[in-house]
Amino acid sequence: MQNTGHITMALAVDASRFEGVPMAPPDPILGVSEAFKADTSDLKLNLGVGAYRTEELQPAVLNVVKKAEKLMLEKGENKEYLPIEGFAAFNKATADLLLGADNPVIKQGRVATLQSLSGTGSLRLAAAFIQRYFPDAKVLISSPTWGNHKNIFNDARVPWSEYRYYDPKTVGLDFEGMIADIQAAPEGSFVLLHGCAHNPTGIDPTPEQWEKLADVIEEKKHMPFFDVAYQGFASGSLDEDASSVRLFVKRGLEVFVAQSYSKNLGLYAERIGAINVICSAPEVADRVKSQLKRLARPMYSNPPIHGAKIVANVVGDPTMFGEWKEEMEQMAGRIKNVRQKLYDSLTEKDQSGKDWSFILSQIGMFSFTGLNRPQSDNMTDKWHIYMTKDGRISLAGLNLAKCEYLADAIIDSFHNVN
Ligand code: PLA
Repeated sequence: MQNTGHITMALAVDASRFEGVPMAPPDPILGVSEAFKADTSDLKLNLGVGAYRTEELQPAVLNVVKKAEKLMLEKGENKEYLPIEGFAAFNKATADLLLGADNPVIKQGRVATLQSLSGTGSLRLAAAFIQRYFPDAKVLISSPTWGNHKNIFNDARVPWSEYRYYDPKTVGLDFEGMIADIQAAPEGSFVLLHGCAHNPTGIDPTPEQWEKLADVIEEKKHMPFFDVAYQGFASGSLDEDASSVRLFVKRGLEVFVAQSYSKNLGLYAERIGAINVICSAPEVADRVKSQLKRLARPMYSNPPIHGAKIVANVVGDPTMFGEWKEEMEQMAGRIKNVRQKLYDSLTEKDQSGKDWSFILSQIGMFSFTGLNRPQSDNMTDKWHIYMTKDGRISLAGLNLAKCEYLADAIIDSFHNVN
């Protein structure tokens, strides 16, 4: 009897209906964390995913988050469904943080805000909206960009093309190329912009360049679409890091903005963020919001409550808000320290005369090292340093003690591997 059972099982497996399902490749960013876990070397260092670590290289929950969670537990709140649009106090807090609480567009009711599944989910919802209401439009994406942007628009069936951004010769912004490509795109395109701390390059336009970009975008009747995943994390100031978005809003333009609290509040796994659409009139914002809700309902119905309450509590309480800003400054400061130490180590150790100062001019969590794929492979295979294959390293995963080791690995990979 038992044998027969086995044979039946085996037959069932042989005849799988999934024969046509091939193995997917590992994700270029999150797959790096999986490979890191599997490495047994003591030397190993994970500079792949942009996740903040302490100086001891441990993940940490912000003190202000622990405080907010304690208060929430004490209140004994329930776990009823949120409305489709999310937690009202969060939606207000998040738009206030992004635009400034006294921004006229908020007072005028011109902002449609929906709590969504962190930055990624908010981008995906906006992509679904573009696909439905702007089926002929394409999205312009910086070259290079965050590895998941293309997947998001591909899966939403939104066509995209790239605009020039990074110039390997200057290791800086190809501003001329960027402007030319945005100018040449069909009128009414969506222009995806990183609000601050461009991922992966760490190179942002200057305030003057943002103005010029706004000129061209306005002239071409394009729609600015900001991805704000690092507000407060680039400069240490929430207001400064939102200045690009605010500049476009001040001009009276309609703007899309996806927000994430993964990094600045360390709420990675809570999946908390929002999509905001700044519209020309309150009545337009109402219609846009109604359609975003309509898209969200069959996708995930309504968003999770825990992270929304943390954000609303922290931002809504002046003491906790102050504590958050302090902790954020500390995180941004720690990253700046390792950035400086890495630069110092490279400059001291590398006798070739190569200029490493680009590391200091880059901003945010990442450094774009300029290492190519075989060189990045060498970093991992020989030195146990895990990073994405585009040459990006997350400085948030580095500490002062490991800077010299990292510098040795970079110098070896750069000079000894083609
Ligand atoms: N937008 C940009 C530019 C990002 O860098 C990231 C995260 C997100 C959106 C989405 O984050 P969220 O969904 O968690 O809010 N980028 C990380 C992680 C930090 C990742 O790839 O998912 C990165 O290592 O690039």
